[in-house]
Amino acid sequence: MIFTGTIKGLRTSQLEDIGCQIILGNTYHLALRPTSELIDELGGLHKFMNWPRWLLTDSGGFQMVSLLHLADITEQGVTFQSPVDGKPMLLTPEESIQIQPHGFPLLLQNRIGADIIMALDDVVKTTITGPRIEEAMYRTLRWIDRCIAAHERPHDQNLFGIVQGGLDPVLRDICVKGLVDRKLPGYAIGGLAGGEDKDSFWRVVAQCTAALPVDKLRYVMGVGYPLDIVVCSALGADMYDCVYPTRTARFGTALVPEVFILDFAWVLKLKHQAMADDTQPIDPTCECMVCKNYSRAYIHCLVTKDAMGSQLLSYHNLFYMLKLSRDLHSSIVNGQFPEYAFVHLRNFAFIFS
Ligand code: PRF
Ligand code: ZN
Repeated sequence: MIFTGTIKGLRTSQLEDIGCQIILGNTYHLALRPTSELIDELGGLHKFMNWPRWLLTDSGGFQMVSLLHLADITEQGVTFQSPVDGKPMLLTPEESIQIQPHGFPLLLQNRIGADIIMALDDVVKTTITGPRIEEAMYRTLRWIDRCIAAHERPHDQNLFGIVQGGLDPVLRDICVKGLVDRKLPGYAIGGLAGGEDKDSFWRVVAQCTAALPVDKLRYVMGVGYPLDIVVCSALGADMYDCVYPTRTARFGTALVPEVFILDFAWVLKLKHQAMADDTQPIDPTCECMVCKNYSRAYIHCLVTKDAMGSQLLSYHNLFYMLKLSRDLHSSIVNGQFPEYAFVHLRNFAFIFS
């Protein structure tokens, strides 16, 4: 769930109501507007956005590389063209964490004040091959030391390292070992969900989770679909972030349990003409505020015409993802995860077959 100061369309009180515990923000977006200085001046991001629970900020490097075609990565950091005035700017590992005397005023996770902050990593698409993957992995390891040295708030902000290395098991192994040696409070698996096939993706997750410490959070970045969350959790991952539930809501799509709507896969498209006179809720088994109060027909009317349509769908979709996570977690705690995973994977396999 990515935000630039908000989960699009929802109030923080609604997120509290549905049991959301942590929100991800992007340093890159926040730093351009409203800026980290202003957030700091107004008491930090929790206060600024009125969110009392956990916050995580991503370092900015990945967003620059994925959003800005002109970003250029060197040993010093990431150079990019400011979307505000077009001037070239440089983001170094130090500056992604804290302010420097010469003042790069943008990307400063110590000032934004999230509970978990991410190290600056050199991100390369997994579909690229060759020496660039190796260069990016070693650079990510060198940059973690610069991030650790620059970190001014280790007492109240947890700096996570990010494993890179593409689809190469040898490079992934070197990176995991290097990061584990640094004894960080948590670890992320990066560079995935970028167009590689599922087999390769899951193989990398399995390798990394097996080698990362069991008593630290293992976070798979940019993932995922409900299926990926069940599979990656079976492989030992604990934490995820993804725009999918709210982005798909803005396209008029609701997430529904895979068992009851096989003809639409595990989603319900509210724009579909068949929804126009459907008096049922999105999911009759769902206990969320939207399903208790509104029909598919009503949401069908809204989706193309009013922002409320995507707000209601986002609310339902986040409720769905949080329930999925809670059920998955309880099944682990109760020793029933194998049965839970089996039922879900069998249903998904049926949908995809
Ligand atoms: N690195 C960072 N953020 C990310 C990723 C990464 O590799 C991904 C994976 N593609 C999503 N978000 N810093
Ligand atoms: Zn619902």
